[in-house]
Amino acid sequence: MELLMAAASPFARKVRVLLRETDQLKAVKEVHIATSPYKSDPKVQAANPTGRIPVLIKPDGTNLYDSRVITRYLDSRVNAGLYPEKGLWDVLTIEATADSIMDSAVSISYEIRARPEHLISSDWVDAQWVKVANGCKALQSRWLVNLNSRLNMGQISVACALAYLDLRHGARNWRKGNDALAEWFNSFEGRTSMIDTHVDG
Ligand SMILES: N[C@@H](CCC(=O)N[C@@H](CS)C(=O)NCC(=O)O)C(=O)O
Repeated sequence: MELLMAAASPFARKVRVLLRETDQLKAVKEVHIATSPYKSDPKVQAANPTGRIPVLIKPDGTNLYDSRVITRYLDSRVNAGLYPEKGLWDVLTIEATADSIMDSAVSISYEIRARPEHLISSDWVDAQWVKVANGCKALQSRWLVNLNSRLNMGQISVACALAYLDLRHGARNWRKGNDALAEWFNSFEGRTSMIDTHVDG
């Protein structure tokens, strides 16, 4: 199988961390792709009509896309238990919260980096950041117990979301007022799967 991905994509990183945590790197080749909302990569476009990564190319042609679909598939492929039956809805809600933070954070990045300067809307950027900040607050106030439990896909997703905030929006300092979440993240970041997929700048 092939995973179409970019190193900086937090959605792709969810899959890449899962591959390492569940020992599936031999079964999936990571293929680096350069794509943007203005110009989709043709290989991605052929596999995912909306042109987004990550995409998992399967030999039988039943390609999978959207990180949540891919992670669910790869988890079930080896019975890894990252979506445990007990507490499943909590794990899925945590993953959705992390994905939502990523949606807003990536949207800010596109606004700032991809759009012509005179079209950048600071109101839009600020509104998206409110969503990020509220998401982080909820993770800390509601989900810390789960984050500190047995490894699951919610935790991996949150770590990838927070790492992306550091990568692209470090100056906004999501850690302010979120000390406990920051402490959890500092420890999670030390996992080999996170170190192995870390990207600077
Ligand atoms: N919901 C999707 C989001 C994927 C996504 O937004 N990927 C970005 C990269 S971080 C992308 O491919 N952007 C290119 C585009 O929007 O055309 C998922 O979970 O996989």
